[in-house]
Amino acid sequence: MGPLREGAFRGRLHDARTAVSVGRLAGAALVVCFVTGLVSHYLQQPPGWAVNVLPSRPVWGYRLTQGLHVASGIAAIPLVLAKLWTVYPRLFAWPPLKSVTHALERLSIAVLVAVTLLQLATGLLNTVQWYPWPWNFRQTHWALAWVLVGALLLHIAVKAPVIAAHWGRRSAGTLRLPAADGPDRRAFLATVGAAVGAVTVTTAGQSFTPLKDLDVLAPRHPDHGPQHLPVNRTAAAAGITAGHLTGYRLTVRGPHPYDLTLPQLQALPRHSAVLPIACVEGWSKNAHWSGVRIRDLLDRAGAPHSATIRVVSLQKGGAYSVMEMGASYARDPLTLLALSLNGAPLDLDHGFPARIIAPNRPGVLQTKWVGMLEVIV
Ligand SMILES: Nc1nc2c(c(=O)[nH]1)N[C@H]1C(S)=C(S)[C@@H](COP(=O)(O)O)O[C@H]1N2
Ligand SMILES: [Mo]
Repeated sequence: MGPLREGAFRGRLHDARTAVSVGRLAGAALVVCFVTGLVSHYLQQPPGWAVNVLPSRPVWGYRLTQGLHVASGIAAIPLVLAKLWTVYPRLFAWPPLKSVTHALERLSIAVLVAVTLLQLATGLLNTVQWYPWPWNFRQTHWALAWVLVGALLLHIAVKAPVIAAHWGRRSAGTLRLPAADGPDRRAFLATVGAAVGAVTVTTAGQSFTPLKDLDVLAPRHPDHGPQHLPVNRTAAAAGITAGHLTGYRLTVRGPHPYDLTLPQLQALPRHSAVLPIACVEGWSKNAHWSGVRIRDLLDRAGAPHSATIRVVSLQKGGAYSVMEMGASYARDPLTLLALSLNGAPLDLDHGFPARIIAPNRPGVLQTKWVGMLEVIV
């Protein structure tokens, strides 16, 4: 009975042991992706109580977690496809629905597969900043992540006996599987491993600079960009022209507000820091920054140590033109209003005349073309 006869899929590539071998790798990639995604979400959009206490160390923390987020998401693509290929004969199981529980199980798998494919595909498109859909990427990515994890946990719970039976070196006795791994399964797993290795090695260099020479598939290369640093949004794309900057003044609003011209700002005590830009889209690179400490500018305005600040760009409109920074970053001695990058004044595309650089923060919050600092608490 059914569209395919019983036993149409023989061999070891579609059996439960192969499904478990590939499934646990896919599951591990998805779990790393989920946990690092949580980190990214909360660093970008902390709940109110956390705003002033987010950790500003280690300075490379976000670079690591977001690099892992994008790398594990990319690695999950071949792993999930391999897993689906391993189990697809079950689509033809007959009868299609045996009971209410069986119907619910199949429904949960349909949700898991649909959400996982959607999440990986849209996440990948986000790394190239292509948004061919009408909804807000970040909100949707966040909501789908929870659906995915819920469906994944349910799937693991339902399959726990099968997973346990095939986890070790040998499958448990009663399952009518060949005792030893046959060459077909090993060849398949090696192919999947090679695919994961290939997509990882050709993209990880966008963040893991020792591999930068192999970075041929990632949208960004760490060496391409003015002053040896990539640019996410150029001044032209943000609507900033040299004309906007004539008569530049930095405005600081607080208990004792003041204004500084560019020469006055440049004359303040300088500090330097080696800190990465770590873009949420997965590229990152360390750079040598120098500028004025944010905390010095705030002290001069009489801001309390516990102050949260708002940073406003000269850029008009756009999600990144206004940014809030909690006290743990604002007070950090490494958090700068940077005026120079890798030994030269900031390029216009890197935020000339002044931009924020802070440790352990997503690139989207490293505001460029800063015109105003405002003490808000
Ligand atoms: N005003 C403003 N600041 C901004 C952005 C922006 O679009 N507008 N992009 C942000 C993003 S997404 C990143 S990753 C960093 C990139 O900085 P860079 O172009 O100097 O490498 O700047 C951030 N600062
Ligand atoms: Mo970014």
